[in-house]
Amino acid sequence: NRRSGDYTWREYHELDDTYTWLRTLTEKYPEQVSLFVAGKSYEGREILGVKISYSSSRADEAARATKPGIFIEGGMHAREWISPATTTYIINQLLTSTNADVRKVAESYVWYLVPHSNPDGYVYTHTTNRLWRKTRTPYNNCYGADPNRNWDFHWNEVGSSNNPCSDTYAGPNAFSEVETRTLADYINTLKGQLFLYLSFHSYSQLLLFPYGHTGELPPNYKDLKRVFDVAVSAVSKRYGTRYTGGNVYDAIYPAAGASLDWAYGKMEVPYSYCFELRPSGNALWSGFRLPAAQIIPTGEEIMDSMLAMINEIGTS
Ligand code: ING
Ligand code: ZN
Repeated sequence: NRRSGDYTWREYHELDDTYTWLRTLTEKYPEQVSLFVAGKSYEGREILGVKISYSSSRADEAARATKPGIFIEGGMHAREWISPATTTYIINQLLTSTNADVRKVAESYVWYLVPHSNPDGYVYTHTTNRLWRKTRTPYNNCYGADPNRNWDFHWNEVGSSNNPCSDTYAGPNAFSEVETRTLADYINTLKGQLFLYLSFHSYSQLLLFPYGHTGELPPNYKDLKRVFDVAVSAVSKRYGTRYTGGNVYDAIYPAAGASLDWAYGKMEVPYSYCFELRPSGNALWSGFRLPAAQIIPTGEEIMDSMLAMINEIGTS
């Protein structure tokens, strides 16, 4: 319902528009882009991902398989519209930017990007309830589990609810949600290949790293903190946007069963972070309604921050 050339970052898109745009990428960049389906949602929608991998010559084909991997997860929470928008912004930059620093990271790593980890919830925020957060699985008289409390790592130990009507309902068991289970199964096929896992949420302008289930610091805390410091400094360079943060448990609240902890703890991805994107503050109504005019500035500063992170990790 939308010609591919019309896709911009001046507005938020419906799920189908973004999926149509993603499919055009494989036609435009057949050598670099392939799509993967990381399973289907409860209501039967695809969880569509993009793999971006550059290879300059036939001889590089063998090396391609061993290039370090970066996984970017967007749209876990339905109402946080800036998350999928930032993910698609990054996809577009990796493919079209002529900036030398962007080109270098685009071509040096294998990228896996999933803009919509919770497609049912996202559609529901367009049709029915703009502030919906969870999946749409029916549970008695309420709907949905919190997909960022549903991962199988110290599941439901702290910071989640057993009430299906709660916005932080952990689900009846770890990976009860088909969305998290099937995405985890896909990520598991990449085990050992990923060095960086990024998830995008909103809002508060925080950068977070493990753990959420305990205040005990993770084994490579010093490295995580050093890269955090570089990322927080870089995110403010362009527009002065101030981020704070730290380990989830101390920086915001105890929260077990989040994807960043599972990626770190179970997949052994050494650098696992969550960006809580713009805006700052705590006004619930406006917090999730970041003006579309801020999609591009957000994308720009997050690219800046992510590039700084990757380069910092590379020097360690
Ligand atoms: N915040 C995140 C949430 O899931 C978070 C914070 C990030 C918790 C990473 C645990 C791990 O509650 C929002 N706004 O969703
Ligand atoms: Zn969120």
